[in-house]
Amino acid sequence: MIKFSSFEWVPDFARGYVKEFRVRWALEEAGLRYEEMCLSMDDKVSPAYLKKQPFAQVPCYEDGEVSMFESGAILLRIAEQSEALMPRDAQGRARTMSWVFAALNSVEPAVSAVTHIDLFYKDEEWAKLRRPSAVEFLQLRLRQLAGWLGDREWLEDRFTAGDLMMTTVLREVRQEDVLAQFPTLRAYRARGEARPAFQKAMRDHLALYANADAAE
Ligand SMILES: N[C@@H](CCC(=O)N[C@@H](CS)C(=O)NCC(=O)O)C(=O)O
Repeated sequence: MIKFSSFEWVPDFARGYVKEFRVRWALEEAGLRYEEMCLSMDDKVSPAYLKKQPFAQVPCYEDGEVSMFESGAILLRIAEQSEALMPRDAQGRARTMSWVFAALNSVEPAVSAVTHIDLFYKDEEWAKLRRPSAVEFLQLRLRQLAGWLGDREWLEDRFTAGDLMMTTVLREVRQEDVLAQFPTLRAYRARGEARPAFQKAMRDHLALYANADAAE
């Protein structure tokens, strides 16, 4: 049975954004059955968990054959098991992998630079100085991504794991005024969010914390 780790509780600002969600959504798209390993804040730093995830983060993943960590690597492992996430031909596989890495390496750092300032440091003097150039770089990356997307529905000729990862990265753009400058990206993100597998995964993800709140 496939298992992945999640947190039994996270603060409000993180709900809907925890990186285990990528794995949960991918498993729903693939139609694979799974179980969650729901961790407390103590569990995540336990020696047993650090053997599975050296950085005390979620998600980690195991499926009976492999034990692994990093949402991007896990997403590709799941995509290997389902054509719903990755075409079987060499070119389709290569393009899917390219977009998963592009989301993580070329777009997410630009998003995180601004989002970290806004969530954690917005009143710091250095953050006020840094923010305009961070926003400018984010706008460049979004402009480039919108340039590629054009009027396509997905990044390639069908939905792949690359779109799944890119949608989760675009969800981290919490500055709606910035995303509003790129209506085709906003519509692309909304298409990803409208998928039944996304909706099911999000309901289950948020239910974790609703249950934790109710138990308090
Ligand atoms: N690069 C990792 C990042 C995972 C990550 O940032 N996880 C966060 C939750 S969104 C976490 O577990 N944070 C707890 C911590 O760092 O102590 C991945 O994509 O899997």
